[in-house]
Amino acid sequence: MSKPRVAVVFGGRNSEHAVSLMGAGSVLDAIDRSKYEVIPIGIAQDGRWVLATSDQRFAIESGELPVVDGAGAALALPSGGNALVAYDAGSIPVELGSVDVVFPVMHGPFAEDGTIQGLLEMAGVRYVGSGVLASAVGMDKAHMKTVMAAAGLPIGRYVVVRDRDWRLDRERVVKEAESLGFPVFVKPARAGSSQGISKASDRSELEAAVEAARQHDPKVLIEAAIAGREIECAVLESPGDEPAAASIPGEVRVEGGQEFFDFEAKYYPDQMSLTVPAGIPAETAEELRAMAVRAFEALECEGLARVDFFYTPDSGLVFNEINTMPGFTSLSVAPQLWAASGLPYPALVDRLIQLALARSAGLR
Ligand code: G1L
Repeated sequence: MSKPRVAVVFGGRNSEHAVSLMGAGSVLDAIDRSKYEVIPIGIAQDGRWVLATSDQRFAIESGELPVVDGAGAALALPSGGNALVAYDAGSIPVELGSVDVVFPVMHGPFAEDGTIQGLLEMAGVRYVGSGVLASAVGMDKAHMKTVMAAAGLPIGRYVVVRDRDWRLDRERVVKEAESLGFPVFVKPARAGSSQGISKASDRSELEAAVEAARQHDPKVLIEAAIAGREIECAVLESPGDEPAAASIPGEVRVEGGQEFFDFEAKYYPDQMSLTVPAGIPAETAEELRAMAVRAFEALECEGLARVDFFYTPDSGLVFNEINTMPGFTSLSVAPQLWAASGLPYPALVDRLIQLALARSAGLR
C-alpha cells in the first residue's frame, strides 16, 4: 500500500508569515517519512502557492525571519477533485497526483479563519484541525465569547465596538467601556496574534487604544482587566467516539515585566515561561480541564485547540480564549502541554494526521 500523501501548507498573505514557517519547520521535522509522503507547500507573501524549494529556510537566522520567496514551482489549487497541479517556471503543468490530507500551518486572515478550510472542503481534500465554522468563530473574539457564554463558561465583562459605533456613536461606546472600570484591554476582534492589543487606564488612552486596534480590524473588543494568573490547557480530539481529552494545565508567565503577550514574545519564546503542571489546587485543575473540553465541544473544534483561562483564588476560573491554531512549534505551549501529558511532539503530529485521515469527506 502506498503511503498517505500529506501536504504541509505554510506561509501566507499575512503579517505572521514567519510564525507559520517556524511551525511548519517543526511539523516537517517531526513527520514520520517512513509512514507518510510529505509535500511541503509555501504560500508567498503575494499569495502565490509554490512547491517549497529544497533550500527553504524555516528558522530565524542572524535575526532574519524566514519567508517563502515564491521561487518554487507554482501550484494551481484546486484543480478539481483532490488533485494538485504544479506548474514549473515555464508554466508546464506537472502532475503532483492526489493529496490525502493537508496540514495547514498558518495564521490569521485566509488561514485560521476558516478560509483555507473552506477551500479544502470545496476541493474535497481532508485536512488537519478544525473546520470552517469552528475556525471562523474561534477567530472572532466577539462571536467566540457569545458561544462560550451560551455554553455556560464563565467569561469576563466586555464591550464590542463595531466600525459604525465608533464613527457615529463614540460617546456611548466610551461610556459603556468606562462602566467596565479601568484599566481595560483593547483588542482587534479578529487578529492572528497579539498585534494591536493595548491596555488603557483612562479615557484618552482608551481612544488611542481603540484607534490602534482599528488598524488591524474595524471591529474591536474592550475587555475588563482580570487580575489573574494565566493557565492554559490543550484539548485533543480522541479517535473513534471517545470524548476529546484535556492535557495537564500549565501556567504561562511573561518574562521581563511585560503585562501581556505581545507580538515579540510570540516570535521569541524565551520571553515567556511555561510551568507544567500549573501550581493550582487539584480540584481547580480538574474543573479547568472539564471547562476546556466544554469549550472545545461548544465550538465543535476538531484536532487540537488551546484553551486559555485566568485564575484568581477569589473569583476562580474565567475563560479567556480558545485558539484553534495555537503556536505549534515543538516548543510552543500546546505541544509542551501534551508532551508533559505523555504525548511527545512527533506522536501528536501523527495523531492529528490520523484523525484527519479517518474523516470522510462531506458533512460531519
Ligand atoms: F493541528 C492543527 F490543529 F491543525 C494545528 C495547525 C496549525 C494546530 C496549530 C497550528 N498552528 C499554526 O499553524 C501556527 C500559525 C500557530 C504556526 Cl505554528
